[in-house]
Amino acid sequence: MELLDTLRDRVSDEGLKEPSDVCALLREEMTARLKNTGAGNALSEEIDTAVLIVGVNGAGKTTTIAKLAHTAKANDQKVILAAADTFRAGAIEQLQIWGERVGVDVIAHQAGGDPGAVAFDAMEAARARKANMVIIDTAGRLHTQTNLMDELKKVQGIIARRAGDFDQRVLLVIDGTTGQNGLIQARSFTEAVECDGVILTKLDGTARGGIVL
Ligand SMILES: Nc1nc2c(ncn2[C@@H]2O[C@H](COP(=O)(O)OP(=O)(O)O)[C@@H](O)[C@H]2O)c(=O)[nH]1
Ligand SMILES: [Mg+2]
Repeated sequence: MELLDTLRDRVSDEGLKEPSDVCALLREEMTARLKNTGAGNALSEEIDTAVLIVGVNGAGKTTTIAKLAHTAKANDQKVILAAADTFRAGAIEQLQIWGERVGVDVIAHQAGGDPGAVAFDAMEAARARKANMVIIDTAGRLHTQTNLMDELKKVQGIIARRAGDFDQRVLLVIDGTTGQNGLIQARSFTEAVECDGVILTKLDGTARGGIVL
């Protein structure tokens, strides 16, 4: 592994002998790798942004959206949420409840509706209401569900066409307890929609999560 090779080289170059020094070096190298991803720009305050949130069922997409909205609102951004998970029972209501709690508008259609149409309306609403951040929730899906992956591409295309001045981002949400399967998820979602960043959830209940590296 590239990380271990780098570590080995640095340990011998710098003549480190103490395990604690090696640990500190490992931490430094790991942090450096995480910093160079550019994912942090997703919540930029300077640029209007449309963020598409993708991932498998139960990864924590909707909960993460509430956290992102809360943070953005605390930074004086005007946020609109789009309930484009029209598939799972109760998903729209779940986002609406979070919208009420956080105090941001939620654009929603009926259950079973077209997610692309929700995304379209959310972009229109963002312009009309002068919002500077749109966060689009989506239904969970597996990489094996080709039709659902195609649907995701379609939603992304609609956002792209309606984006105007909005910068577009795709963030992949991965359950931190997932382990190595997270890699497969990252590969397949990136193939479909080019993810800009990864959010690892549920780190409060697990010591796993190294997959993010
Ligand atoms: N402990 C913990 N639970 C979480 C976290 N994020 C989400 N969950 C829980 O995971 C479950 C699925 O979350 P949800 O946001 O609905 O997932 P989605 O299907 O990807 O939208 C819910 O019970 C959440 O409360 C987290 O960071 N920590
Ligand atoms: Mg959800």
